[in-house]
Amino acid sequence: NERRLRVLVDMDGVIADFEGGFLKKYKEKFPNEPFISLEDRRGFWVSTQYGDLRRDLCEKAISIWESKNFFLDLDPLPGGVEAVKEMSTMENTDVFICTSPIKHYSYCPYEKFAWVEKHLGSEFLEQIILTRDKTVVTGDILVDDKPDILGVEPNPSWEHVLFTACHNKHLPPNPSQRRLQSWADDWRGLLQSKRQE
Ligand code: DGP
Repeated sequence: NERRLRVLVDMDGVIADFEGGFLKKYKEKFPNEPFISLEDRRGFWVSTQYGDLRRDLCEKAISIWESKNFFLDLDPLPGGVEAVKEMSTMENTDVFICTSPIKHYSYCPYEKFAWVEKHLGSEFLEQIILTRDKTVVTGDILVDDKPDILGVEPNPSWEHVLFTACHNKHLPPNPSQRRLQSWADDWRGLLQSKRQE
């Protein structure tokens, strides 16, 4: 008689390749401008690092993810779709895709739903949570590549498990924050440990 586990899985940088998709389209649109390789990415905000490289590159970077089909065309990250599907078939486990849309709302919210339908299937359209504030969502685990997840709720119910991404892999080790290195890492053990708490 195990208790039910609610797992919140972030989309960009966890199951959808935002960083790879960004760099590919940035290079196509601005072939003569400098770029930051994924190896050299530091900090969550892409536009901040591009703006630091050269002031005008901030808005050029932003123009990429504000374009039609940017979010829809993102490739799945290795193993992510399979892991989410497997999780959803586990007993006593509820999985939600918990993702923050960008504020330029012309395409992003629509394309996030379309991406989920395309890669996870229409049944997962029931599992989408679009929010700019993840702290007000309740859950046991939030798998997310953003190192600091803040909002109006100072004590979110979930444990944030940091999903390793190009921008966060160089951060100093933080013993109070568990990580998933990739979907090849032991996510099943993570869920099991949480179930036993
Ligand atoms: P989430 O991964 O759910 O926390 O959503 C964050 C979104 O912001 C995701 O689509 C990636 C995107 N993002 C990455 N860098 C920047 C940036 O510099 N500016 C903005 N506005 N969004 C960014």
